Amino acid sequence: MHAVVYSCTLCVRREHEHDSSETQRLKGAARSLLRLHSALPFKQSQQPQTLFFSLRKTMAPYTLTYFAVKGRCGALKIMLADLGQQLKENLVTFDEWMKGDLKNSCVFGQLPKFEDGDLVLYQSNAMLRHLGRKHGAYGKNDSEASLIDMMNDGIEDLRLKYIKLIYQEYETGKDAYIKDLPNHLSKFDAVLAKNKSGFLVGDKVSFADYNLFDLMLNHKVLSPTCLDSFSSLKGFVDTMSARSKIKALLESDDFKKLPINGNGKQ
Ligand code: GTB
Repeated sequence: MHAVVYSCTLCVRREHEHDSSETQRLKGAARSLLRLHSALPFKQSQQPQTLFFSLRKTMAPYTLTYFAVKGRCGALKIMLADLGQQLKENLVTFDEWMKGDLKNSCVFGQLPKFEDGDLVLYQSNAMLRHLGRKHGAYGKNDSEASLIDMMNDGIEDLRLKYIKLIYQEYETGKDAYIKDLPNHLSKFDAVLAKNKSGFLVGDKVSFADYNLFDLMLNHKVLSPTCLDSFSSLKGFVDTMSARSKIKALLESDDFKKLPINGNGKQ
């Protein structure tokens, strides 16, 4: 005798308002499965009488291990907040890090470390891409995905210049950095002006948008007027800041109290 078992597990996040469409979609899929089964030549006794939905509240599907700074994880936290996802955080102190055990266990000897179940990731941009793939923030087709990659690489180029300034030449290089900044900001402004949707690529928010937004927040602290001549980029930052879950995160004490960088410079 053959047993046919269809199991449907719906993962429901804490914030129910975000789950309605996903839950409806999964329920729809489960009903289709039931209809399909009914159409198959099973005897009446073999037809499932009831379709069980196992509703599992997921607490925090993701874990982040990092220092108590925004640093390389600001964009990821903003993205998860906007997606209504929980994040468990393990904060690592400098003293703990200096012991070396954690460092030796990291693939590249550096944090952040991100865990999604059994999957362990290093490299902050790989984490953003992973979340983009999982949560529909990586474009609607391959061409958009490639354009999003391109934009994110451009954002990374600017982030690396910013990190170099902060950690290596803040005292000597800040004025020159701010003077040169329009040459970089103008490129993002032009892309946003051309696309019209308010996002870098396509008509939906992507992981690159969260990354650019985070980097622009850092730059507004470095040079409060730096966006003034770039209306599309400024509009982008204002619109992203006003998204309700992002606004709540930015105003939360936990996020506000984190310094941007590890050396106190900003
Ligand atoms: N390409 C990697 C990525 O994108 O994830 C870069 C990761 C990286 O630079 N990690 C730094 C690190 O692990 C932390 S971010 N440094 C320790 C080491 O190399 O041993 C920058 C940073 C530095 C210091 C602090 N701090 O002291 O609080 C915080 C953040």
